[in-house]
Amino acid sequence: MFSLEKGYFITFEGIDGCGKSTQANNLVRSLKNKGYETVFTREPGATVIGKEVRKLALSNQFDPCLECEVLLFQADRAEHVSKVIRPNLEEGKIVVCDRYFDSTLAYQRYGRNVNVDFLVQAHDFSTRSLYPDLTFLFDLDLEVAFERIGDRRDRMENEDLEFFERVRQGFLEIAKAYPQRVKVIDGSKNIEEIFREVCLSTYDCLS
Ligand code: Z5A
Repeated sequence: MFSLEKGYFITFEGIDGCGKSTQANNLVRSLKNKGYETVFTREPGATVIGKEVRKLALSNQFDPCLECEVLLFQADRAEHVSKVIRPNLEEGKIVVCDRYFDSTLAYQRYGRNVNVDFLVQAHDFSTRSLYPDLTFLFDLDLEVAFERIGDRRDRMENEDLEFFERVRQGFLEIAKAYPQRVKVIDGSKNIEEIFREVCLSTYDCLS
């Protein structure tokens, strides 16, 4: 049940090109139209420091080592939670975030094989253990996702198919582990059909 004192934290997750940003934006518009105070944000890159981190983590210009990549995403999240997410939740708002900790688990744990206990500890340190209330996971065939992205590829998007297959399966494992929080959406359906599903689940949780 949505409490005005606590706010409500919704995240959108999935592989690149899965359609999550489109749906997150549409949901934010719908929530605002219905009178909910709602903030849209994303990772990485939603704060002044985060914008710099985003360049370092994703630009093809740099090639951070694995440990550096992990810590860059954590630094972005620490600043993001401290300056954007937590203050807005504390004001009782709905925060809709495009990517959060499940992306770390899917890309760095399942994709890059980083130790999960370390990732959870780093997340808890960075965020004082802030986890979403509701998560939408958009599942989509890799070929369809790549077709949607086209030729514009950042550093992460240049990884090979096996990497993205591990990431996709990782997201599905997370959904299996947290069925109450994570709603899996078939990303191959059309935009309107998916939006109806997203709205149904969201307004059900808020009521
Ligand atoms: N990363 C990480 O490794 N660890 C972390 O902890 C975090 C992130 C937080 C961020 O990428 C990268 O950082 C990401 C993971 C890593 N990289 N990889 N690889 P980003 O922020 O640059 O972008 P993104 O989040 O991966 O994707 P995106 O550009 O926001 O796209 P999207 O959300 O997946 O999809 P979209 O923009 O909504 O749609 C893509 C296109 O498909 C667009 O033209 C739409 O009009 C179209 N579309 C959308 N829905 C549909 C449907 N249903 N049918 C047909 N066409 C559609």
